[in-house]
Amino acid sequence: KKETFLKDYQPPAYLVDRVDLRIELDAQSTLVQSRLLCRPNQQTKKPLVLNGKRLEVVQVALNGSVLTRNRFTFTDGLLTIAHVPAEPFEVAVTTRINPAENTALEGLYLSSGNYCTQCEPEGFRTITCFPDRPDVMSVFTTTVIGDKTSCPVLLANGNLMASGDLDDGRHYATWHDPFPKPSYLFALVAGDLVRISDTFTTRSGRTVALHIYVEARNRDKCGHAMRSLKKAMRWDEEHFGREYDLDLYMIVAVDDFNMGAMENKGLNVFNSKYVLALPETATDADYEGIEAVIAHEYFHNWTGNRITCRDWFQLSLKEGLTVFRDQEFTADMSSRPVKRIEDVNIIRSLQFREDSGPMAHPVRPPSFVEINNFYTLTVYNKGAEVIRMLFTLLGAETFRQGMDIYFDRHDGQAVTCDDFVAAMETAWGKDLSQFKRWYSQAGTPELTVTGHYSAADQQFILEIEQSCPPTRESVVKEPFFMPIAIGLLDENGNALPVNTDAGTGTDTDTKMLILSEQRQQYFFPNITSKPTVSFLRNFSAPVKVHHAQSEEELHRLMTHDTDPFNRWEAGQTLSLRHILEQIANFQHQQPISIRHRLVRGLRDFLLDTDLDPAFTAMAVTLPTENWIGQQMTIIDPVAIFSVRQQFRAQIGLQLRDELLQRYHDLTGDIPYQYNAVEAARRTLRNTCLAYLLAPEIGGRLTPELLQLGTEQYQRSDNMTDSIAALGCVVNADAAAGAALLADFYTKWQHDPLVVDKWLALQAGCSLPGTLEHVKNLTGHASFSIKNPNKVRALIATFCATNHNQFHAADGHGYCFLGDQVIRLDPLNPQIAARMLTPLTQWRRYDPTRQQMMCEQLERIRRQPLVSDDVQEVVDRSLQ
Ligand code: BAL
Ligand code: ZN
Repeated sequence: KKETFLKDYQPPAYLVDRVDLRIELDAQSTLVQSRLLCRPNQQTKKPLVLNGKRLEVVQVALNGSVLTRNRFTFTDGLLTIAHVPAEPFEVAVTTRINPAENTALEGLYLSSGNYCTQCEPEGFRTITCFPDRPDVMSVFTTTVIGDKTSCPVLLANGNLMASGDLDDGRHYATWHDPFPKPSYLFALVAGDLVRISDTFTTRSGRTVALHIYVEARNRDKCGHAMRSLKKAMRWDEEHFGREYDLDLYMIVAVDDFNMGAMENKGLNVFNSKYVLALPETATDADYEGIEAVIAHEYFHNWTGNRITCRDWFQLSLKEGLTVFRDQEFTADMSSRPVKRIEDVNIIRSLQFREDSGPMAHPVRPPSFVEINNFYTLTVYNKGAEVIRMLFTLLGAETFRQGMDIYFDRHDGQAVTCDDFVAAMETAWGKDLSQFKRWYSQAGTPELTVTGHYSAADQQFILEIEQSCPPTRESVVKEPFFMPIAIGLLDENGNALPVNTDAGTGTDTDTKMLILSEQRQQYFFPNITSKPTVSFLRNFSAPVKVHHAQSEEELHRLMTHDTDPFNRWEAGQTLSLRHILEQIANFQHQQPISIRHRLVRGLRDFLLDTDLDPAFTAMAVTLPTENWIGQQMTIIDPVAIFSVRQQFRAQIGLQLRDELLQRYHDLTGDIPYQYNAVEAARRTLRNTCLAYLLAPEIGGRLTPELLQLGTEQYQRSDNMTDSIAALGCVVNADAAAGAALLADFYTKWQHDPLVVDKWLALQAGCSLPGTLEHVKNLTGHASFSIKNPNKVRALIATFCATNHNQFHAADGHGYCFLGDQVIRLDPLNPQIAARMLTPLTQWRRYDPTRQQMMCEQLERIRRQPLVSDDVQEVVDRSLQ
């Protein structure tokens, strides 16, 4: 497949105003009849070219006349009619497809015997021939025909217009969506599903019916999803002035789904992981994930559906913006600082890694071979950081005005990231052309920060220098434009008033600096003693910071900073320094020790009962293995794991009394409820348990501690506490862990989402021998390589999170991943390409590991039928 370039974008030659679909469902042979009302979009006469893939073209007609085979061609995924009228015309195409054979889960396929679709980005072309690009927006009317017994429910986008019985035991339903939409938002669902109903009254007083469809066995698991939907609908009205526009909003949960969920107009299709929850089957993290994903897909109705992307290079237009919106929603529903820390952890541990590897690309990629490979952390999460920087620069009120301008200007259109930024420029009244480099330059900017204090002048000067490593699309980087939020603390930790221009009632201890040049100085007058800098508050820009601060300064920030993010950050920096120091010792076969000062700092956090327990849990958690690895020129996964693990064990030992005290104090006395306060309590309690049960490498826990975990597992009334305890035991003691795992499986084997947890827990086990165990589990009755959730639970958990064992010196982990990708690629190329990610990072490891990782990439490349998805990732990795 050829590379497609943004610079080659051409508007569509023909638009399609109306699409009428008639889909006769059959597992092996579904017949799709489509009538397209087309109109030329340009003066010049061009052939009509429709995309079509993995389908049989049965018949093509133009203005009612069937075309003979010499009047059209169908090759290389394109159906071409050379001669079409200059005026509006109708094309009718009949295609035949095989949903049962569709293991790629793209287009129309079967999940647990039910029909569902996934059309974003280019799945619609596997259902029928169509100009399958987001800038062709059409009004869809869809008639679905299916067997009454196996498919009592027949759904498509929009409103139900008609339904009734047909002969042969079949029935039909006709749906009409009045909003023009691109084909990627088309959806169809049919099967034996039950419906959970509710209503929502919009702020203008309209009643919207809310329907969640699931398999009958899951009927009682939809309450949280429904509540989340209603919260999201209200929140979008209150925060963005956006109201829902149809009379019906439907969500369907399916077990086989490549993504988390999909925002099809009026008919969202969800991975069941993001719908189904009961206290005994889902953790607090699952509850939060459901709330966030339900909100995300709902928010797409305005940022994605009403205003969509002109082309797939603009994917972040809808994804970055919608992630920003769902992050803000979650922050409002739970703890704002904790949510920020969680999001920054994702950016720094995973997106920064992507940005420094072979798949690095700007938020708006300049080219792609397979667009499925660009649903990335960069497009989504860095894209959200770019929106957040605009929010920070403009302030909440002006940003909201910018959003209103964007909605007013572009409702019903397919637009670009430039159009979005232009709306913000109008609101702000300032030029954002330099800011737009965030859309065109890849790589993570690095800031070097130096402070100069002059007692004589009572002046503090802060100097910031920015740089960005070269990436594929641009070797020399132009300076970025970014907001840098800072504060200054005096020697006692008091905040100094730095923002003297702030009006009354506004925050005076945070100053927003604008960095736009390669090197800039900022002057702070009337500073009477050397200040401590609280730099990049709330992580105001997605950058790496080099800032030489003393331990004393870091302790001051940890204890006193008014910015909670930077309190956490100071603790992380301190831990990181100590861990890196001990990694050097480990690599020189020296003993590892943890400094008292670090333990004391963690103890202070632990015992500060004024803090939100969810924040405390974050503050006492050591930096992730990924983030530690990012600091090293050559990543040493064994050293990172060993030192971090040893630190955890030492913290558990040295703070045993304090941890036990908090653990017991945090015991809940009411039945499980999901809310921010209760979830925070459980998070900290389970963090304490994890420290108490963290074994030294090769060491054994006392029976009393093991018993603490076992008892929590046995007594808890909810999945959050039982799986947390199970995880602690599994990672501490092989025999005790095996016994509990067997018990867990017996109890939950009937529930696929809980079985995913069971698989993931084993794949992530840090005790030796996990790879052999994972290999055995690929043959277990509960595992299926055709189910993406199972693949992610078992294979991705091992290969992408169990670094110590995946990167074992014998290379067996790499070989295992190679085997799995080769097995998966013919079935589901999208998931196969995703699984490859750990191997793409080969340059970061030592020469021996590099060679073994490359061998696997080469081996995958040599396979006779490697997919475009996998080929692109392998080629870019080996370039
Ligand atoms: N549009 C694909 C799934 C999502 O980001 O919502
Ligand atoms: Zn999205």
